[in-house]
Amino acid sequence: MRSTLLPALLLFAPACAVVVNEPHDHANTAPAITHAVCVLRPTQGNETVSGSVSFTQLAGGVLIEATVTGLKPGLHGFHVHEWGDLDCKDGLCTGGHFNPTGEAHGAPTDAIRHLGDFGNLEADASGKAQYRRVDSRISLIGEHGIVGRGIVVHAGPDDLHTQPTGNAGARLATGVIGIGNPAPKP
Ligand SMILES: [Cu+2]
Ligand SMILES: [Zn+2]
Repeated sequence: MRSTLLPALLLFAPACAVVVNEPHDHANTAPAITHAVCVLRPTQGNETVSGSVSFTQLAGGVLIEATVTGLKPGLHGFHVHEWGDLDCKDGLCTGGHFNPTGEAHGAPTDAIRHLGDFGNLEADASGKAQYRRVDSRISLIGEHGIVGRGIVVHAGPDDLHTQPTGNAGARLATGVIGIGNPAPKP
């Protein structure tokens, strides 16, 4: 009797455990990541600069919307950099341009470009810049994902061709791209 009952109980036990655990498995119910946000922090000596960047995943790419204030009028290089590391006063610890595909520096509209190449912000006479563009090559997460990377606003214009930086000069403000709260802001 014992020799036939014990194997039957052992077979039953794992099946039971699976059923009990199923409602606690959150992996299938976690909301998709559809928004990301980056609050910019000025580097040392550039305390007038502030702003934020929002990212929304659309079917055809990522909508990038930025507002930055406290800039000198004109063009300012604007990129995703490799590291979301703000632990330095000059912004250099964000590394170089985000370039997971190993391409050359270019304009955001070029076929060959760093995925982090967003081109330039253009500040008006009051020092305010607004930027809005859909980028079809980046994503929020995954191989081309920008969440966790850094954003940099530069002192000078990105000339869109000098390798590997666009010669955009010092870093005025940096930020980390984080997972955004999808609820509307008040
Ligand atoms: Cu840059
Ligand atoms: Zn670049």
